[in-house]
Amino acid sequence: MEKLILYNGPNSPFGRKAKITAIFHKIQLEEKIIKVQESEFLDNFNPLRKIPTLVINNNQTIIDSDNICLYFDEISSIETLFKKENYWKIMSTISVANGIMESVLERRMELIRPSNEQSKGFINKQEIRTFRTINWLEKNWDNYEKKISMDQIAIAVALEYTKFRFTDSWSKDCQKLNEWLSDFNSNDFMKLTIPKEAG
Ligand SMILES: N[C@@H](CCC(=O)N[C@@H](CS)C(=O)NCC(=O)O)C(=O)O
Repeated sequence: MEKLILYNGPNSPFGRKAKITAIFHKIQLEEKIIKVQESEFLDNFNPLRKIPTLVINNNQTIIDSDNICLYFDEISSIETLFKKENYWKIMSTISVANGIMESVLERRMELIRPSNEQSKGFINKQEIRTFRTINWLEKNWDNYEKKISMDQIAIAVALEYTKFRFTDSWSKDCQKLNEWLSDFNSNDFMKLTIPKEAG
């Protein structure tokens, strides 16, 4: 059996997506929570020094959460999260959800810079993009069935990360999305991966 090490952080939304996919597919792995900025060793595996990074048998690396999720899906014998008949719709919706995570993360990174170096325009742009995209998801609501797919996981992680790092003010105007999210949060893989403030 392959030895899988998932380098992750305590509250990375991209890492949460990968972890949830591993839990869903019952994949055994060792998760190592690291401080990415201080983890020079990771450069040997991933020159971008980003989490999540998956290392297989200490020699092969899978970079980027979407590739890690696809890899877990491929090695699993459990039903796929990337159904062939909806494949491109699922992939595009994952990219939309990833965009929310990126905007919320970029906003946060800007806000923790010294205040004289922060750009209000940049922060504003990320906030507008986040709200516009969440509203788009509400408008293009898919009436998700019970069957879990990768786009649902990505949307749930993106919305929870928005609540964690920015705001839940969108929930009043996006009731379908919010109701669905409350329901989806009852899955064990959501409960087991709630983001934590870094210690
Ligand atoms: N597209 C990448 C994004 C990963 C990413 O941005 N990770 C952040 C943490 S949430 C990171 O490692 N940042 C470290 C840095 O930029 O120095 C993925 O999906 O895995």
